[in-house]
Amino acid sequence: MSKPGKPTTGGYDKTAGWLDWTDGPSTPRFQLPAGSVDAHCHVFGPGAEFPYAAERKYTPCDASKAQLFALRDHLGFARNVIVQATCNGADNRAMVDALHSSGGRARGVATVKRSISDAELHELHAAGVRGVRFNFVKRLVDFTPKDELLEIASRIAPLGWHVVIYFEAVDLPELWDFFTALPTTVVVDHMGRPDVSLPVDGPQFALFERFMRECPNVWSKVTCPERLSITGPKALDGEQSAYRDVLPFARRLVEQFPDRVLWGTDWPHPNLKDHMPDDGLLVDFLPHIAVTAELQRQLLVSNPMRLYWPEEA
Ligand code: 0GY
Repeated sequence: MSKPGKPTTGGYDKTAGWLDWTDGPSTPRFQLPAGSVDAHCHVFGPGAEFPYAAERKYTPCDASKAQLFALRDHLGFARNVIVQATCNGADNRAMVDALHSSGGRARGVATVKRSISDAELHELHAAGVRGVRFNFVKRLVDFTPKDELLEIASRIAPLGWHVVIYFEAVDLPELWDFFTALPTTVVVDHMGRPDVSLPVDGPQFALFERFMRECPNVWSKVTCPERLSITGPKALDGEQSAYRDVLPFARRLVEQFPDRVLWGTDWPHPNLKDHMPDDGLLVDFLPHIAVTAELQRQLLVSNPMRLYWPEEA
Protein backbone atom coordinates (compact mmCIF):
# COMPACT_ATOMS: atom_id res chain seq x y z
CA MET A 1 0.00 0.00 0.00
CA SER A 2 1.25 3.47 -0.58
CA LYS A 3 0.84 6.58 1.46
CA PRO A 4 1.03 9.74 -0.58
CA GLY A 5 3.36 11.92 1.43
CA LYS A 6 3.25 12.33 5.16
CA PRO A 7 -0.08 12.10 6.88
CA THR A 8 -1.52 15.45 7.68
CA THR A 9 -3.80 16.65 10.41
CA GLY A 10 -5.85 18.96 8.24
CA GLY A 11 -4.30 22.06 9.73
CA TYR A 12 -4.68 20.89 13.32
CA ASP A 13 -1.83 20.65 15.78
CA LYS A 14 -1.08 17.01 16.31
CA THR A 15 -1.09 15.94 19.95
CA ALA A 16 2.54 15.85 21.05
CA GLY A 17 4.03 12.38 20.94
CA TRP A 18 1.30 10.71 18.85
CA LEU A 19 3.07 8.51 16.33
CA ASP A 20 2.35 8.34 12.59
CA TRP A 21 1.04 5.04 11.36
CA THR A 22 3.52 2.86 9.52
CA ASP A 23 3.66 3.04 5.78
CA GLY A 24 4.45 -0.22 3.96
CA PRO A 25 3.44 -2.85 6.53
CA SER A 26 5.14 -6.21 6.05
CA THR A 27 3.36 -8.97 4.20
CA PRO A 28 2.08 -11.38 6.86
CA ARG A 29 3.36 -14.92 6.83
CA PHE A 30 0.00 -16.10 8.13
CA GLN A 31 -2.57 -16.47 5.37
CA LEU A 32 -5.94 -15.25 6.58
CA PRO A 33 -8.93 -17.54 5.95
CA ALA A 34 -10.99 -16.52 2.90
CA GLY A 35 -13.59 -13.90 3.82
CA SER A 36 -11.78 -12.60 6.93
CA VAL A 37 -13.10 -9.41 8.55
CA ASP A 38 -10.92 -6.73 10.15
CA ALA A 39 -13.50 -6.00 12.86
CA HIS A 40 -11.82 -3.01 14.51
CA CYS A 41 -10.28 -0.20 12.50
CA HIS A 42 -10.78 3.52 11.99
CA VAL A 43 -10.62 6.24 9.35
CA PHE A 44 -9.38 9.73 10.19
CA GLY A 45 -10.22 12.73 8.08
CA PRO A 46 -8.93 14.20 6.04
CA GLY A 47 -9.30 16.71 8.86
CA ALA A 48 -9.83 19.53 6.38
CA GLU A 49 -12.94 17.76 5.03
CA PHE A 50 -14.19 16.06 8.21
CA PRO A 51 -13.13 18.27 11.13
CA TYR A 52 -12.11 16.62 14.37
CA ALA A 53 -14.35 17.23 17.38
CA ALA A 54 -13.72 20.28 19.56
CA GLU A 55 -13.90 18.08 22.68
CA ARG A 56 -11.30 15.55 21.42
CA LYS A 57 -8.44 14.49 23.71
CA TYR A 58 -5.97 13.93 20.87
CA THR A 59 -5.63 14.83 17.20
CA PRO A 60 -4.75 11.90 14.95
CA CYS A 61 -2.81 11.82 11.71
CA ASP A 62 -5.13 11.67 8.73
CA ALA A 63 -5.73 8.10 7.59
CA SER A 64 -8.11 7.89 4.66
CA LYS A 65 -10.64 5.36 3.47
CA ALA A 66 -8.49 4.65 0.38
CA GLN A 67 -5.51 3.89 2.63
CA LEU A 68 -7.67 1.63 4.82
CA PHE A 69 -8.96 -0.29 1.80
CA ALA A 70 -5.39 -0.65 0.46
CA LEU A 71 -4.34 -2.10 3.84
CA ARG A 72 -7.31 -4.48 3.76
CA ASP A 73 -6.19 -5.82 0.39
CA HIS A 74 -2.51 -5.96 1.34
CA LEU A 75 -3.15 -8.00 4.49
CA GLY A 76 -5.72 -10.26 2.81
CA PHE A 77 -8.90 -9.19 4.59
CA ALA A 78 -12.21 -9.18 2.69
CA ARG A 79 -14.10 -6.67 4.82
CA ASN A 80 -13.79 -4.00 7.52
CA VAL A 81 -15.75 -2.85 10.53
CA ILE A 82 -14.98 0.85 10.94
CA VAL A 83 -15.34 2.06 14.51
CA GLN A 84 -15.96 5.70 15.33
CA ALA A 85 -13.04 7.01 17.39
CA THR A 86 -13.39 9.59 20.15
CA CYS A 87 -11.52 12.33 18.28
CA ASN A 88 -14.48 12.56 15.89
CA GLY A 89 -17.02 12.84 18.71
CA ALA A 90 -20.56 12.13 17.54
CA ASP A 91 -19.86 13.40 14.02
CA ASN A 92 -19.93 10.15 12.07
CA ARG A 93 -19.47 11.67 8.59
CA ALA A 94 -15.94 10.39 7.87
CA MET A 95 -16.89 6.85 8.91
CA VAL A 96 -20.16 6.95 6.94
CA ASP A 97 -18.34 8.32 3.89
CA ALA A 98 -15.99 5.34 4.05
CA LEU A 99 -18.94 2.93 4.35
CA HIS A 100 -20.52 4.47 1.24
CA SER A 101 -17.26 3.99 -0.69
CA SER A 102 -16.74 0.39 0.42
CA GLY A 103 -19.14 -1.29 -2.01
CA GLY A 104 -20.82 -3.09 0.90
CA ARG A 105 -17.51 -4.43 2.21
CA ALA A 106 -17.56 -2.31 5.38
CA ARG A 107 -19.90 -1.91 8.31
CA GLY A 108 -19.71 0.80 10.96
CA VAL A 109 -20.01 1.43 14.67
CA ALA A 110 -21.15 4.98 15.44
CA THR A 111 -21.16 7.36 18.37
CA VAL A 112 -24.52 9.04 18.87
CA LYS A 113 -26.14 11.41 21.33
CA ARG A 114 -29.64 11.12 22.78
CA SER A 115 -30.67 14.04 20.52
CA ILE A 116 -30.31 11.87 17.38
CA SER A 117 -33.62 11.49 15.52
CA ASP A 118 -35.12 8.19 14.39
CA ALA A 119 -34.67 9.31 10.78
CA GLU A 120 -30.94 9.86 11.39
CA LEU A 121 -30.63 6.42 12.99
CA HIS A 122 -32.28 4.88 9.94
CA GLU A 123 -29.91 6.78 7.65
CA LEU A 124 -26.95 5.37 9.60
CA HIS A 125 -28.44 1.90 9.28
CA ALA A 126 -28.84 2.30 5.52
CA ALA A 127 -25.18 3.34 5.31
CA GLY A 128 -24.13 0.14 7.10
CA VAL A 129 -23.90 1.11 10.77
CA ARG A 130 -24.73 -1.82 13.04
CA GLY A 131 -23.71 -0.61 16.49
CA VAL A 132 -22.98 2.28 18.83
CA ARG A 133 -19.89 2.70 20.97
CA PHE A 134 -19.95 3.72 24.64
CA ASN A 135 -16.51 4.78 25.85
CA PHE A 136 -15.53 4.81 29.53
CA VAL A 137 -11.77 5.29 29.17
CA LYS A 138 -11.23 8.46 31.17
CA ARG A 139 -8.22 9.69 29.19
CA LEU A 140 -10.35 9.63 26.01
CA VAL A 141 -13.76 11.03 26.88
CA ASP A 142 -15.75 13.22 29.23
CA PHE A 143 -18.45 11.54 31.31
CA THR A 144 -21.83 10.76 29.69
CA PRO A 145 -24.71 10.07 32.11
CA LYS A 146 -25.70 6.39 32.19
CA ASP A 147 -29.40 7.19 31.76
CA GLU A 148 -28.53 8.82 28.41
CA LEU A 149 -26.59 5.72 27.34
CA LEU A 150 -29.41 3.38 28.42
CA GLU A 151 -31.88 5.47 26.45
CA ILE A 152 -29.66 5.21 23.35
CA ALA A 153 -29.30 1.44 23.86
CA SER A 154 -33.06 0.99 24.04
CA ARG A 155 -33.51 3.01 20.84
CA ILE A 156 -30.93 1.09 18.81
CA ALA A 157 -32.03 -2.36 20.02
CA PRO A 158 -35.02 -2.58 17.65
CA LEU A 159 -32.66 -1.95 14.71
CA GLY A 160 -30.79 -5.14 15.64
CA TRP A 161 -27.68 -3.11 16.53
CA HIS A 162 -25.26 -3.90 19.35
CA VAL A 163 -23.35 -1.79 21.87
CA VAL A 164 -19.55 -1.69 21.84
CA ILE A 165 -18.05 -0.83 25.24
CA TYR A 166 -14.51 0.38 25.90
CA PHE A 167 -13.23 0.48 29.47
CA GLU A 168 -10.21 -0.30 31.67
CA ALA A 169 -10.22 -3.56 33.67
CA VAL A 170 -10.01 -1.75 37.00
CA ASP A 171 -13.34 -0.06 36.24
CA LEU A 172 -15.31 -3.25 35.53
CA PRO A 173 -16.65 -3.69 39.10
CA GLU A 174 -18.13 -0.19 39.10
CA LEU A 175 -19.57 -0.58 35.59
CA TRP A 176 -20.88 -4.14 36.08
CA ASP A 177 -24.51 -3.26 36.86
CA PHE A 178 -24.73 -0.88 33.90
CA PHE A 179 -23.18 -3.36 31.47
CA THR A 180 -25.37 -6.24 32.59
CA ALA A 181 -28.49 -4.05 32.16
CA LEU A 182 -27.80 -3.40 28.46
CA PRO A 183 -30.58 -4.92 26.33
CA THR A 184 -28.50 -5.76 23.25
CA THR A 185 -25.51 -7.83 22.24
CA VAL A 186 -22.51 -6.16 23.92
CA VAL A 187 -19.03 -6.21 22.36
CA VAL A 188 -16.05 -5.39 24.58
CA ASP A 189 -13.09 -3.61 23.02
CA HIS A 190 -9.63 -5.06 23.61
CA MET A 191 -10.61 -7.69 26.23
CA GLY A 192 -11.57 -4.95 28.67
CA ARG A 193 -7.95 -3.77 28.76
CA PRO A 194 -6.48 -6.23 31.30
CA ASP A 195 -3.24 -5.42 33.08
CA VAL A 196 -1.18 -8.15 31.41
CA SER A 197 1.55 -7.91 34.04
CA LEU A 198 -0.96 -9.61 36.38
CA PRO A 199 -1.49 -13.37 36.12
CA VAL A 200 -4.05 -14.57 33.61
CA ASP A 201 -5.44 -16.72 36.44
CA GLY A 202 -5.62 -13.77 38.84
CA PRO A 203 -8.75 -12.03 40.14
CA GLN A 204 -8.75 -9.17 37.61
CA PHE A 205 -9.05 -11.34 34.50
CA ALA A 206 -11.23 -13.86 36.36
CA LEU A 207 -13.82 -11.11 36.77
CA PHE A 208 -13.78 -10.45 33.03
CA GLU A 209 -14.15 -14.17 32.29
CA ARG A 210 -17.06 -14.29 34.76
CA PHE A 211 -18.64 -11.35 32.93
CA MET A 212 -18.51 -13.29 29.64
CA ARG A 213 -19.57 -16.58 31.23
CA GLU A 214 -22.58 -15.14 33.06
CA CYS A 215 -23.69 -12.88 30.21
CA PRO A 216 -24.15 -14.86 26.98
CA ASN A 217 -24.87 -11.60 25.13
CA VAL A 218 -21.29 -10.37 25.77
CA TRP A 219 -18.60 -10.76 23.10
CA SER A 220 -14.97 -9.62 23.20
CA LYS A 221 -12.49 -8.30 20.69
CA VAL A 222 -9.21 -10.10 21.37
CA THR A 223 -7.44 -7.12 19.90
CA CYS A 224 -4.70 -4.62 20.55
CA PRO A 225 -1.75 -6.61 21.87
CA GLU A 226 0.25 -3.50 20.99
CA ARG A 227 -1.75 -1.39 23.46
CA LEU A 228 -1.74 -3.94 26.28
CA SER A 229 1.76 -5.40 26.00
CA ILE A 230 4.62 -4.49 28.27
CA THR A 231 7.06 -6.93 26.63
CA GLY A 232 6.37 -5.27 23.26
CA PRO A 233 6.71 -6.24 19.61
CA LYS A 234 10.08 -8.03 19.75
CA ALA A 235 10.01 -11.81 19.92
CA LEU A 236 12.86 -13.10 22.08
CA ASP A 237 15.24 -15.79 20.86
CA GLY A 238 13.39 -19.07 20.70
CA GLU A 239 9.97 -17.39 20.85
CA GLN A 240 7.64 -17.35 17.94
CA SER A 241 5.49 -14.41 18.77
CA ALA A 242 5.65 -10.73 19.49
CA TYR A 243 3.54 -9.36 22.36
CA ARG A 244 4.10 -12.59 24.29
CA ASP A 245 2.62 -11.27 27.55
CA VAL A 246 -0.78 -10.67 25.88
CA LEU A 247 -0.94 -14.16 24.33
CA PRO A 248 -2.36 -16.09 27.32
CA PHE A 249 -5.17 -13.58 27.81
CA ALA A 250 -6.29 -13.59 24.18
CA ARG A 251 -5.87 -17.34 23.79
CA ARG A 252 -7.92 -17.97 26.92
CA LEU A 253 -10.89 -16.04 25.55
CA VAL A 254 -10.66 -17.58 22.08
CA GLU A 255 -10.69 -21.07 23.58
CA GLN A 256 -13.42 -20.46 26.16
CA PHE A 257 -15.75 -18.38 24.01
CA PRO A 258 -14.94 -19.38 20.40
CA ASP A 259 -18.26 -18.14 19.04
CA ARG A 260 -18.13 -14.72 20.78
CA VAL A 261 -14.71 -13.34 19.85
CA LEU A 262 -13.67 -10.86 17.14
CA TRP A 263 -10.36 -9.53 15.89
CA GLY A 264 -9.20 -6.37 14.14
CA THR A 265 -6.03 -4.47 13.36
CA ASP A 266 -7.00 -1.19 15.11
CA TRP A 267 -5.37 0.62 12.17
CA PRO A 268 -4.23 3.44 12.16
CA HIS A 269 -3.54 2.82 15.85
CA PRO A 270 -4.59 6.19 17.26
CA ASN A 271 -3.05 7.59 20.37
CA LEU A 272 -0.02 5.30 20.52
CA LYS A 273 3.13 6.92 21.81
CA ASP A 274 5.58 4.04 22.52
CA HIS A 275 5.76 2.17 19.24
CA MET A 276 3.73 2.00 16.07
CA PRO A 277 2.90 -1.61 15.19
CA ASP A 278 3.55 -3.25 11.86
CA ASP A 279 0.13 -4.47 10.74
CA GLY A 280 1.67 -7.50 9.02
CA LEU A 281 3.18 -8.54 12.35
CA LEU A 282 -0.18 -8.08 14.05
CA VAL A 283 -1.72 -10.55 11.59
CA ASP A 284 1.12 -12.96 12.39
CA PHE A 285 0.00 -12.78 16.04
CA LEU A 286 -3.29 -14.47 15.07
CA PRO A 287 -2.24 -18.13 14.79
CA HIS A 288 -0.76 -17.86 18.29
CA ILE A 289 -4.09 -16.90 19.83
CA ALA A 290 -6.39 -18.97 17.59
CA VAL A 291 -4.37 -22.13 17.26
CA THR A 292 -6.57 -24.29 15.03
CA ALA A 293 -8.03 -23.63 11.59
CA GLU A 294 -11.54 -23.90 13.04
CA LEU A 295 -10.85 -21.31 15.79
CA GLN A 296 -9.33 -19.02 13.15
CA ARG A 297 -12.39 -19.38 10.93
CA GLN A 298 -14.73 -18.54 13.81
CA LEU A 299 -12.68 -15.57 15.00
CA LEU A 300 -12.08 -14.03 11.59
CA VAL A 301 -15.01 -15.09 9.43
CA SER A 302 -18.11 -16.65 10.96
CA ASN A 303 -18.36 -14.55 14.15
CA PRO A 304 -17.99 -11.13 12.49
CA MET A 305 -20.23 -12.20 9.61
CA ARG A 306 -22.97 -13.24 12.07
CA LEU A 307 -22.78 -9.89 13.83
CA TYR A 308 -22.29 -7.50 10.90
CA TRP A 309 -23.57 -9.30 7.80
CA PRO A 310 -26.16 -11.73 9.26
CA GLU A 311 -28.03 -11.76 5.96
CA GLU A 312 -24.98 -13.41 4.33
CA ALA A 313 -23.74 -15.54 7.24
C1 0GY B 1 -8.80 2.29 19.92
C2 0GY B 1 -8.14 2.71 21.13
C3 0GY B 1 -7.94 3.98 21.59
C4 0GY B 1 -8.61 5.11 21.07
C5 0GY B 1 -9.90 5.13 20.78
O1 0GY B 1 -11.85 6.15 20.16
C6 0GY B 1 -10.67 6.32 20.43
O2 0GY B 1 -10.11 7.43 20.43
O3 0GY B 1 -10.61 4.02 20.80
C7 0GY B 1 -7.05 4.19 22.74
O4 0GY B 1 -6.52 5.30 22.88
O5 0GY B 1 -6.86 3.24 23.54
O6 0GY B 1 -9.50 1.28 19.91
O7 0GY B 1 -8.67 2.95 18.90
